[in-house]
Amino acid sequence: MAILEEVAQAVESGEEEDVKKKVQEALDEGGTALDIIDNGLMKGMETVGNKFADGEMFIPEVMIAAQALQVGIDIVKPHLLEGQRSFTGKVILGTVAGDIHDLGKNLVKMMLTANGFEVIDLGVDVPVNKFVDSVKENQPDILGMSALLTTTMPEMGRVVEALKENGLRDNVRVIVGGAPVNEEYAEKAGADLYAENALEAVDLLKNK
Ligand code: B12
Repeated sequence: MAILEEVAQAVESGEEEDVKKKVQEALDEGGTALDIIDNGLMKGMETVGNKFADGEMFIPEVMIAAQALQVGIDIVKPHLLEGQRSFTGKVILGTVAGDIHDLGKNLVKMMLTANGFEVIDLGVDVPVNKFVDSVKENQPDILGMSALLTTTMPEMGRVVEALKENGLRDNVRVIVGGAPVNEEYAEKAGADLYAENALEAVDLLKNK
């Protein structure tokens, strides 16, 4: 769908009004929420990530693009929530300490909510003890952690260790994700599951 390329382009240039218009057009043309996210909005952010890495884009532009992505996601969100709902578990979600990236975490939250999970979002820059206290207090089925920086990834392992020290590790399944995280790292950190994206996270948590 050509319109999805235009959605991606609008995110890349950070034009919120354009994003709104193009996302609406994509919906009007019959695009599904998932398709618009995956092949439009996220594609745009991917290009931004590459340009940032290559020194062609800088932090302020990345922030503007991130804001535009969020605007797009907010528009498709209600369409995602039209799906069937069945309560499938309680999830605590947060971005680890030292890390303020939250677009990915928010997408995971949105997909899980759309699929009937109850999500408690601890936000960003969440210290180890806050994760632990929240698990103690809320007794979730699942704890999800996001990290986008190689420097903050080790926090995941620290949280798992702290859960063990507090006798909570066996009560909760731990799933981790974020661009630098992979299956191998997840295992090293002592997590139970790793998902590459929000859709896969839902699939794993529902079926594994
Ligand atoms: C947007 C962005 C920012 C924004 C964040 C805005 C926000 N509200 O989140 C801003 C501008 C603030 C920012 C700041 C910084 N950033 Co930045 N940022 C990015 C960028 C371009 C895109 C990330 C993103 O949002 N992608 C879109 C989302 C939807 O994708 P995602 O996060 O990967 O999430 C998906 C999956 O990973 C997965 N997932 C994510 N979380 C979870 C959790 C669970 C439980 C599961 C199952 C799955 C899952 O599912 C998601 C959806 O499918 C990346 C580039 C990249 N390639 O990732 C750099 C990047 C992550 N940033 C980077 C850096 C260096 C920084 C800064 C240190 C820059 C600086 N010098 O200040 C700061 C750090 C601030 C901090 N302390 O956290 C580097 C990290 C390098 C590294 N190896 O550590 C990257 C890789 C860019 C680069 N190539 O250099 N950044």
